[in-house]
Amino acid sequence: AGERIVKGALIGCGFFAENQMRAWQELEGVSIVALCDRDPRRLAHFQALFGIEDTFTDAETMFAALTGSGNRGLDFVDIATTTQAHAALVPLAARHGVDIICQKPFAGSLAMARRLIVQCAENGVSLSIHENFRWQRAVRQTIEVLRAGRIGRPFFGRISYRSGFDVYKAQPYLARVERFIIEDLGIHVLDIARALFGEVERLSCETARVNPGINGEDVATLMLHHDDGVTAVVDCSYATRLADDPFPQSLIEIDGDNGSLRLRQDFELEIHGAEGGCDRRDVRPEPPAWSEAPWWPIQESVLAFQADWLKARRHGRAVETHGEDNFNTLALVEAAYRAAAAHQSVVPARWS
Ligand code: NAD
Ligand code: 89Y
Repeated sequence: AGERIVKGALIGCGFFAENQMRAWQELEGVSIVALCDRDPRRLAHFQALFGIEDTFTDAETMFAALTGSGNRGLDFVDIATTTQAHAALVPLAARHGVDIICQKPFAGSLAMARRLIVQCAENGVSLSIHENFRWQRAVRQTIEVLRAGRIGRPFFGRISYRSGFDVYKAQPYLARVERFIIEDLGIHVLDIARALFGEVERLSCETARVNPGINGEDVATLMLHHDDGVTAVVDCSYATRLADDPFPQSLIEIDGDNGSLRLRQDFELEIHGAEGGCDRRDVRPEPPAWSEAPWWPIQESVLAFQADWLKARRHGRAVETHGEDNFNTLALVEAAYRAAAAHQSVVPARWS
């Protein structure tokens, strides 16, 4: 009882940040006290939508105003810009002594990620990456059933994300980037692979561009060999035409030495036992009132991630996807592009 309200500022009032703001407003004990976007129209839009008075078009000015001497008005910053801004904003926030949440894909390169992680540590601030897919209810339940040992030791996995959803409409920059599906979406699926099977010893990858109107790859198929011996296939596509498009669901198959798991489309988790029985669980999302189809699994996971971040802060622990942890997910993305270019399996870098 009587716990102090944790105060945050949002930088980047774009398409996805709306979900983050809705989630902050739903959570108790946290308040977003200021907004920043270099685009005054986006700022005005968010100011009106969320009723927040304090707005800034420049992050430096915002930190100076909120964290100056005698003004301990800010505990954390939620960086929801696209990646290019991370290199300047993360050190700026770290120097002002506030904890940092930052959207994926973090930093833009492994070298930059390493530099930013070190700077946060040197300034004594926590760095959490907003990696939410492992917080989707269906994915989370799959992770928990596996971790509880229900199917014994896993030896094979497949995480499949195949859709033809028009992601370019709300996120037009995705059509322009040279690196598309692995860096934008595969990063989440690779993070799920790490959450399920641990670190990756080596991987191979093939990519394709099916949509002629974009610059990057919209199809990627990866094979991962994990430290613990699991072989996993991660396959992603935004070029797959399906009448019952599953966007944005990840479908999961895991075979273990004592059973198998199948996360089917439309949120059914099957737990197959060694003796032949099958336990079926309804793992559909329990989406927040503000969520909209087809985004509800993601929107629910934004709320779940932010709720866990808040809980972690209160208990003085790190979130699962803290900076060093996410470095290893980013390393899989980098390795995937290297493997695709070389048509060879490669060894991903790892945080040390
Ligand atoms: P967007 O372009 O709609 O929004 C970004 C906003 O940041 C813009 O309003 C821009 O003006 C502002 N901005 C950029 N640099 C700035 C700076 N230096 N200072 C202040 N404001 C600045 O982008 P988006 O589609 O909302 O995506 C943002 C990030 O969220 C991306 O990295 C994307 O990959 C990620 N994303 C994550 C998920 C998820 O499920 N985790 C889903 C969608 C997008
Ligand atoms: O940007 C992507 C993400 O992180 O989740 C889905 C998405 O919005 C489009 O691929």
